[in-house]
Amino acid sequence: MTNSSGTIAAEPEPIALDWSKTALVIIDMQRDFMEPGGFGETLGNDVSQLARAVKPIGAVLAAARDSGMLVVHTREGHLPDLSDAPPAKVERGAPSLRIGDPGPMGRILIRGEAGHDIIPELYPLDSEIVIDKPGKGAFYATELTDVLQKYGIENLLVCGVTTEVCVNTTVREANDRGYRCVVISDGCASYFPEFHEMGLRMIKAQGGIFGWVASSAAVLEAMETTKTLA
Ligand code: TIU
Repeated sequence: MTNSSGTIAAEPEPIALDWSKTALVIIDMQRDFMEPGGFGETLGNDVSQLARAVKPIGAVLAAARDSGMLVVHTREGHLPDLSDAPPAKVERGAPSLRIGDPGPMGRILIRGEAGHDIIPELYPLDSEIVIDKPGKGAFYATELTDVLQKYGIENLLVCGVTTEVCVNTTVREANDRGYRCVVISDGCASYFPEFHEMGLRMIKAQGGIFGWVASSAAVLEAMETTKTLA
């Protein structure tokens, strides 16, 4: 990893990032959201809507691994005794199964169960950081701030699911903490295509009120160009 920076063709404007101060953050690419029988489907969602994000994330993850960039994976989920799951979350709505109920991939949204794990295509390496979070945002009740400080991170490349829920919540939390966030547009997905679109527009509107948005191709090109120049 060099100290050089690369410029990403992002919206609302290009952004230059020092790669040595940049982390790739992959939000909640778990079987519970991506596969039938998990939390996402219990809420009534068509989980096939999320599959399109896997390949773009895989490409950026491979480039990040190649370049030595810090990689952080997050997982939404709760302790087996539900002590970190607010009743207001568990009791909400009329899902087919509730958080903690037994499902085809183990108990719904519970740490250690098969459904809680990250999908095989994007499985973390032992050297990568995995943050377990009880909420939608990756900063709430986690060690993420400490981890990013320890590695001197100032910028986040953010992708994962879902665009308007855990990705947006995390980007808003990060923005208030002073991080520059570049959201990878095709590396995010929603059960609702219109929410995906609007979720990205909300981030980049008003001069980038929460951050920047760029395609995986634009991120890869910036990383590749930096490598060539190095
Ligand atoms: N339901 C939904 O769209 N998302 C979540 O509950 N969590 C995440 O976004 N990870």
